[in-house]
Amino acid sequence: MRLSQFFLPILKENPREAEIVSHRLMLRAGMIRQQGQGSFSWLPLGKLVLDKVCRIIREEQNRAGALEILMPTIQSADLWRESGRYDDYGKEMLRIKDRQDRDMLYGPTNEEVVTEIVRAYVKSYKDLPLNLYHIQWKFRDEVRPRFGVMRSREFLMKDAYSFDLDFEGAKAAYNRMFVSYLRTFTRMGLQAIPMRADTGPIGGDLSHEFIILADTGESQVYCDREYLSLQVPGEKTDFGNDGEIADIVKTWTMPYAATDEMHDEAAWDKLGEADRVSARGIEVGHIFHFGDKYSKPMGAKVTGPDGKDHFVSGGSYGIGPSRLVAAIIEASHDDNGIIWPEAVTPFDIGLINMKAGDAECDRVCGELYAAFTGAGKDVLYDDTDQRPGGKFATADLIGLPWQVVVGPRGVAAGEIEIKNRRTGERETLPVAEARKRFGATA
Ligand code: P5A
Repeated sequence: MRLSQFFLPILKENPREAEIVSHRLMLRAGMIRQQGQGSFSWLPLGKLVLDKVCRIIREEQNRAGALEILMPTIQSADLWRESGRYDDYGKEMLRIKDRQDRDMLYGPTNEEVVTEIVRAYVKSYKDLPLNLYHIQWKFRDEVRPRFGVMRSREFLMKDAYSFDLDFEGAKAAYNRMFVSYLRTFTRMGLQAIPMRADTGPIGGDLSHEFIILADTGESQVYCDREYLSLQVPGEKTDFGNDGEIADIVKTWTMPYAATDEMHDEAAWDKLGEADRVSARGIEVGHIFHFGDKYSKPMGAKVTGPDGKDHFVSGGSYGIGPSRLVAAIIEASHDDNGIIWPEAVTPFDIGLINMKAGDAECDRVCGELYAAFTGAGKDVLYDDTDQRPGGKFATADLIGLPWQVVVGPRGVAAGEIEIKNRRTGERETLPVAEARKRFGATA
């Protein structure tokens, strides 16, 4: 992508409304545009990151056996009356009327809709286990939308819903999502700690929040330092093996970890001073087991091996991809801007032409651009006529992992410079070496 053809509305000044660094950097780097209270458009740079985050989530959901669907954003109030949540949910739910004066709502979550699907089609225990997920916009009329996409009113959620014959099955499904979440967040370069959590309006008896430690986090959390060095399960994890998955969950739930609402002072006091981590945290995922909370009132039942009817046992599993983009920035930035982890970066390489219009610089940049893209790299080529200082500042701000700098003096000597955004290390290389460095063969 040539920067001259891209849409990257960089802000020079710090936006006054942004209280935390991720909000500030997302606005300055032209990733998002606020459209209303707690509502944002995702501009090209932001959308690229959001898509990468969603891709990782999808891969790990699919690996754990969940199936992707897509449910509507506008839901019928009648379904929510069946579950009893229409009145319970309160003012966070945006209630709407259609032209026939029917009560509708913009979904804050989808337990009712997905239970309706299962009720309609799933009749036998042989059709279970089943886990359906989608990645869809939600609306919650939050009392205090703030921090940009971190707590917005309209936000993206990955929500999965599991259905099993009994508690045993449901617990295994819960465990699979638990392990899948560990892998998901690690792949994004984040260290997420599962913590016992309150179930709120979703309900149920078992729940974990996945928390990223960050000073700007909205929750107060407490955990054992041991979490910071636990090994995250690898690619070969066998999600078909309930025992193996349960063991991983055991390892990851043994040390103490709880959010403020679930904090147990007595258990906490037993930890040595040096093992205690009391910090602020960002909730990037939340999983729930709620058994028949929805299946019973809504009549979602299957015939069991005993020939009798059983209300299916369920759980739901949420991740906030839009919040995650901000959380990644909170965890990975410096004074000059964002530092993207490779797995979610909008482009792999920023190719900077220091003197666009200079025949030699243009030629070398053109060749490198073709070589890098040919090697499968996503390249943002700064071919604009901005001054070099401005180009470097933009490159640092938008945080691509590598900068490849092509200037007239270097080109005359057959050399270019590469800079690692994270370490700041610079290296001067012959052009042919630079091609090789990023996977191009010749
Ligand atoms: C689980 C999936 C649920 O709604 N029902 C379906 C369950 N859980 S949750 O904890 O309420 O939300 C899941 C995740 O969504 C993100 N999230 C938000 N992101 C941005 N702005 C918001 N206002 C917001 N509210 C929730 C969080 O990542 C949360 O863990």
